[in-house]
Amino acid sequence: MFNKILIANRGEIACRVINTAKRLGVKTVAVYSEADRNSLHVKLADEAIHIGPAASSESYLVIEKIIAAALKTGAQAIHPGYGFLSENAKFAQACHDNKLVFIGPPIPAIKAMGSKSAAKTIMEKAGVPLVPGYHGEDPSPQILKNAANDMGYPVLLKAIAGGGGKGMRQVWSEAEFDNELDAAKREALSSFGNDDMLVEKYLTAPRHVEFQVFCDSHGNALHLFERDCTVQRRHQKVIEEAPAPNFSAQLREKMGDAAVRAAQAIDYQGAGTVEFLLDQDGSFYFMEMNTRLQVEHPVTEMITGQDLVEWQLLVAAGERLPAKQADLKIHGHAFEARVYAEDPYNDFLPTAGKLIGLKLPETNKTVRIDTGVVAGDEVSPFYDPMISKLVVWAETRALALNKLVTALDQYNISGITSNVSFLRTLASHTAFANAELDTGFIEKHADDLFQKPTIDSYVVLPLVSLFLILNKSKADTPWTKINTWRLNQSNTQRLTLSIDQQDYIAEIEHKPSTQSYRINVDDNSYDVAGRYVDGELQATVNGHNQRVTILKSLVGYSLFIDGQTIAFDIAQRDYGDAQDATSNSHFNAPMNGTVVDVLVEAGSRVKEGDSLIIMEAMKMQHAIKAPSGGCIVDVFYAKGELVDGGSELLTFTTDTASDEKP
Ligand code: MV4
Repeated sequence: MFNKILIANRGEIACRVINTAKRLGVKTVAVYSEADRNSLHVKLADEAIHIGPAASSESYLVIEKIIAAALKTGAQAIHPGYGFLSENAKFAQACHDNKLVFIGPPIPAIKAMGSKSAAKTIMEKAGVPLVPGYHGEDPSPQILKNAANDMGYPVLLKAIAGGGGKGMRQVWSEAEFDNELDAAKREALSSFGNDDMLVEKYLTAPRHVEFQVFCDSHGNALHLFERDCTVQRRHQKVIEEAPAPNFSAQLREKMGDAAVRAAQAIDYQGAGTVEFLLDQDGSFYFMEMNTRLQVEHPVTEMITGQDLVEWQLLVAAGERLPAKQADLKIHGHAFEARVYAEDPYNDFLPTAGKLIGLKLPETNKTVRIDTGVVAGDEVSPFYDPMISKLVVWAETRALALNKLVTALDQYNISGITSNVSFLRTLASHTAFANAELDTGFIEKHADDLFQKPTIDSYVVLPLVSLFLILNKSKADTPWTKINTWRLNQSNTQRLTLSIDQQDYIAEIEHKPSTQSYRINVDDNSYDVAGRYVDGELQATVNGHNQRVTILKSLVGYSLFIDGQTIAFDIAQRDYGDAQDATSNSHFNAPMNGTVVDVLVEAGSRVKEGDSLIIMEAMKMQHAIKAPSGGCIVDVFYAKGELVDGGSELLTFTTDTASDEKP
């Protein structure tokens, strides 16, 4: 075994590899870009080498810098993780040339799987089933069209150099063929610099089932069963599971054999994944082989009890596979959900930014979280915006799915938008529970999946009100400055809350004798009591004891309930020192952002609750509102201007305070 390895990656996978290395007593060297100076993978490693600016093209993708770091630190081997240089034959060659072990397959195996058409030819020879089609020597338009006409429509055009669905086009009739081929070629040329195409019979509703294979340098080869990765959007996997549901032992044996034959056909070594399309009728076809450890490898680890990174290190060090095929058994069922900094309700736009609050589910043997970030870190726009992987295990699929939903509910992320509520909706969908899976799953159920969960104000309002009441009494928080509280009558106060940009007025009556409050809001009445400890609100609402997490967010707070994240705050919070109601008030920007609109000017008269200025930050709009009737004295910003958080936006004179006191 090696005594020191370098990990040529970042984020969760770098941490994942370091953890196994540590357990095996192997020292680790991290590499990091400028953006990752304080990242978790750097802290976990024994040593770390700075390799350049944030852009991966100038750091994690620069072969010479990685090799130099390994040579400088005396690492004997390099683990490439996934992405970056993991399937780069030039990098594997550079390792070899510098007497460093590349923890991955032999160079010819990487090259063989780099071309779709070459891969198909090899697999065909090895007796691995292929989708009917043409992937031969002559990719001329006429040959492709003849092949399409012969096998019948629909067909799928794929770029030979392709991947990730780029340069892929469905053709439903001969009449469309020429146009679609031209379009596919243009896309392929601009994406890969190569416009050679192949044509296949188009399977309209297949599943994506892939096999984890492993081979050593002593001629041993086996598989560690399959993963179903059918649920994808734009060729990005969303939830993966193992074993595949509705999958017979017989089919497993047939596909497993084919996967091992595929690996042997290219003299494979190390960890690999053979991807298949599985058609409705049970026929399966080789799609491609990934010559790396995959993102979703933990579901395989959960059902086999093996550590695949340990296997990789053993094989790379020249040792034998630690198990035989017959030793391996499937135990239970596992799911992985990929938690991303992205907005599912806005076309999955990445939402890089600061993870202000990050509270994760409690982990144990059956709930595993692989992550490379902690609260306070930035999700950098330079890299894949993954926050973490959530992996759960249970005896059966139904129990594991339950556990997945429960764990997703315990995921509390504030500061940036994540896909957690989308994952939760998906994992709770009946069709998913029934494993009615095909590659069109998300599109087919889009109406259900992209419906933003609505807030149940009956549940949320008393919790939010209670939290704000409890917070107000803490002397050294910003709350001391807030004057939304008015004394209407003895013991009763009024508070305007803003929940997901909607305002509610709560009337709160304190009942000192019972340490409780009576809250009237939105035509409902609640008796509430409770406390807020370590980010958790422990509340009793009309006799119902509840615990919910509330974390500070970029602006205001986030409440986590039933898998939803609800943004709330005291409305009109940022008018500073307006304690003396007759003096000028100063309104400060609650965050860095842009002024989207200015609705008033010097001299404007306003009523309580009127919007004065609209700001936008992190794609969210925030209205700065008048705390009471009054007059605008001065406005310091114009529409379109950038504002630093804390800057004064305008000054305001409140009308007489006479209505404030009885
Ligand atoms: C296909 C197919 C149907 N028929 N090939 C998508 C990415 C690329 N690796 C291959 N892909 C597909 N190839 C034939 N002949 C459907 C897909 C496909 C798909 C495959 C797996 C998982 C999700 C998918 C989503 C859309 C299309």
